[in-house]
Amino acid sequence: MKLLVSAVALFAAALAGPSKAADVTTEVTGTFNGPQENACIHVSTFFFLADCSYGRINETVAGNKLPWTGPTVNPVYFGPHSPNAVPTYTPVPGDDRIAPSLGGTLTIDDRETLEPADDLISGVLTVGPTARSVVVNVNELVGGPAGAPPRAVESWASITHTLAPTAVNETTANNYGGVNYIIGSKGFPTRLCHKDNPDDCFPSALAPKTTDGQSVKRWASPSSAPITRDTEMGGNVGAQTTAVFKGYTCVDNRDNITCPDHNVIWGGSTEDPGLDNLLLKVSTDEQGRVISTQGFWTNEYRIDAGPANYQVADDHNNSWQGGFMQLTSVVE
Ligand SMILES: [Ca+2]
Ligand SMILES: [Ca+2]
Ligand SMILES: [Ca+2]
Repeated sequence: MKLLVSAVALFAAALAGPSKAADVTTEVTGTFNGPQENACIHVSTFFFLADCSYGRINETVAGNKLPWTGPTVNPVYFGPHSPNAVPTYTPVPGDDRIAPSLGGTLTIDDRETLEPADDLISGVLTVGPTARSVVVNVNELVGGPAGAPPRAVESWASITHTLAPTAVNETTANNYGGVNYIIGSKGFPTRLCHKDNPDDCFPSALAPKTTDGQSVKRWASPSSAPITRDTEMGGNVGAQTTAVFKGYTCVDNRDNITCPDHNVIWGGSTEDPGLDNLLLKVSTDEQGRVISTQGFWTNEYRIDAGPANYQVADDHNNSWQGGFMQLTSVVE
């Protein structure tokens, strides 16, 4: 009888299978982002009367209807040794910009239950050597030398992001016998693409400029969900990472008054390299191994400018820069 019970228990364990395996860690590789970020800054709202949000969150501000123009261009990535990784160079679409690499591990903790809803996702992901060239407009800065915008270039040997074990918001069974996990309180956004070129998607080199205001409409339609975390910018709460640089440098074309403490520079006391919001879609196989991952990420900040009736609540952010990461499992 005892033998029979053992056999039944073994059979039950076999049925439960490898999905009841506690932590499953997968090595992954891909890109942190396309060759540029896109952004939406508060100045668009009060000065250019355009809604540059990802998910159409500012239809009306202070009684003004704002047409949706979608996210705009700004930060661009170069190889750290590119001749264009200098603040005197103004990036143009088609230059030698690169998509920064991303690699590391993602771990699914099934909490020793078969139900995927209680699973936790964690990871350690490293962004490869990159230079990030970004316009650093602030009120006090009227422009860079010879009328060029103030610009900073920060570069690094690596940024290592740590994603602490994070609960998921949605789980669905997928065609691989595994699970599609979503982290994002308002769902995983659809990806914006251009109305005249469905293959040119967020974050795009040909997104409008902030100064285009209402006149340039390139994106097909707003996303199904915001990508930003702050409740004044849609409140789609995702994961966050903590991050550390190795080999960090920052130079600007304004005698280092914006490096490294400006609000769009990641190496100082104002904004850290950790991702303020990370909306994830992680697909696993029947063993719980990660097959592929997509992630919308932002760093969010506040610009204090504009009329009183165009302001968000105190201590909230009104601007963001961000992008889209893509990872697949490393094939051994
Ligand atoms: Ca579970
Ligand atoms: Ca940050
Ligand atoms: Ca921030």
